[in-house]
Amino acid sequence: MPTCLFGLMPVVCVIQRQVVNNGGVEFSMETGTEVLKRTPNALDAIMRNLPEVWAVSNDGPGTWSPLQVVAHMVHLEDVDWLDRTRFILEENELESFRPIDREAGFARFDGWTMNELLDRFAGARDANLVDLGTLVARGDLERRGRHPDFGSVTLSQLLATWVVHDLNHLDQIVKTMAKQYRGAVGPWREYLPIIDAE
Ligand code: NI
Repeated sequence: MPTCLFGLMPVVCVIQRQVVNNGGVEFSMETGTEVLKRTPNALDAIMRNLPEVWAVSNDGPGTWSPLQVVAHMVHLEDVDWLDRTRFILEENELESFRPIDREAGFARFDGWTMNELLDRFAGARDANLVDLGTLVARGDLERRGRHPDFGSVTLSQLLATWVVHDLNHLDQIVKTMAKQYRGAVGPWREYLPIIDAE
């Protein structure tokens, strides 16, 4: 821990770092892409070759199964993040982004297995990160586009949203899986807040 003042006391060092970061992490290409490139492996570790019941079970009407979540993520990889990045860089500041159909991936990837979707997601993400690296320079991050609901947004905000969108859906997948065992855990449910979390 090279920045720690108390080299022999790593716990103190960790606490100090947390305090330093209390106000949040500013988006940068470096911090953001380090998360984006890990998401395919994280999904893969959880979902590949898992018994199908985990992939196809949702949490009731109107909720998404892990299979649907990954189909949605693949679809957005194709139509959202890089598309909107290019739109901003082409200086379409006054024209809104095309709206996204959040459920379009369900029909598009109907019949695909989880393993097939994981392969597709990993390939699309790799290609998008290569494109992102060639498209975006540091000075572009404050350039602006127009979101159909929010109005003016920056490229930095769009790319930070891409990162948190990954984390949000990882959370959704893990929660949906945990909730399948709401009955199976019996009285331990009381100690497992994930089961009753929104
Ligand atoms: Ni989403």
